[in-house]
Amino acid sequence: MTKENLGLPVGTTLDRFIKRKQDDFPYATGELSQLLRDIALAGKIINREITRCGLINLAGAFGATNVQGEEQQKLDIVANIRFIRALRNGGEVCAIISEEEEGIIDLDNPNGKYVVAMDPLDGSSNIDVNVSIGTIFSIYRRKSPTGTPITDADVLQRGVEQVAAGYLLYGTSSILVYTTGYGVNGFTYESSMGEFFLSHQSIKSPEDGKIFSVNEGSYNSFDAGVKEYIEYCKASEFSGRYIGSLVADFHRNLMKGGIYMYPATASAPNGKLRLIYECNALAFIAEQAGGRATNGQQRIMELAPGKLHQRTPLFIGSRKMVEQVGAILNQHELQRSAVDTL
Ligand code: P6P
Repeated sequence: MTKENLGLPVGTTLDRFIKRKQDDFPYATGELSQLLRDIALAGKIINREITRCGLINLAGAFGATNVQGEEQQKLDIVANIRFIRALRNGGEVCAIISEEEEGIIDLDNPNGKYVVAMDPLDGSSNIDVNVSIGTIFSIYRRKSPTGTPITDADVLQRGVEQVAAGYLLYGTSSILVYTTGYGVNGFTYESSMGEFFLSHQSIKSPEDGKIFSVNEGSYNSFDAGVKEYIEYCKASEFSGRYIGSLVADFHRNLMKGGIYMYPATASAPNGKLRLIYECNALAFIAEQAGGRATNGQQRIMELAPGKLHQRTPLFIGSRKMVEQVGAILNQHELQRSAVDTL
């Protein structure tokens, strides 16, 4: 540390960064900027509650299950409420899709231009054991005219229609990472100032990697091609890293290079992760950072959702790794087709 760099500027706050980026778009009207700020505000509130949950009786199970049949943690409920309230008060959103709610959440704001799809708190089963957890969000422009009722077309949009997407990772430090389609930037939360500061500018993910993330407890029910790729990773002495918290696994692989896989399994024949509010958001980030995201064969962001909580297999991370497992899966598919025609 020299005398010169002691005088470094405090840094670029999220607000200043959003404003600068908005100025790059002369026709931007500021609603999306405001919506991003609303998400950041909810993230600050959730971060505070996560860091103290053991002290304010917010740890542990809520005692109910969500539409997915998954046991809800108290913080799942709190995070869901906080984000819905922040988006409702912000006034830019007409409807929300949430992992924690079965149907469309109509904010009774017909002039809201945007729809938000979110997993308010992913990996929440890790809360009680102090493992990093995260929020995942996607932002779409509504399809139907403002002033009219919400339609399925507003909420069942392909990932390529996203106008923005990102995640908050509540970990050793809490960060917000997002894209609006012009690169990926990360902001670290400084709680003593209540601000997110730019800390990871123009994130580019390594095009290859040596980390593979998959729950090998389901190995026996994986497709033969997935097993072949996992064996390749082991033979190559890659590192197996699986935290059981998608946002944490994804972020590590984004920064260091690697692949996260949640294939179809016996208990999850369509995969476990949800297309609209988990996979599409992370796929947008991955692609904007130079990575890839597929369901094994197809680009995640081109999959047409038929249901709000539709699941999909997910292979996401460094471009070469995702392409390699895709080529192996495709080869196995061709072999099956050849046998079927005998
Ligand atoms: P499994 C958490 O429930 C989650 O949705 C992701 O965060 C995580 O990667 C995955 O499920 C873990 O699932 O079946 O390996 O425990």
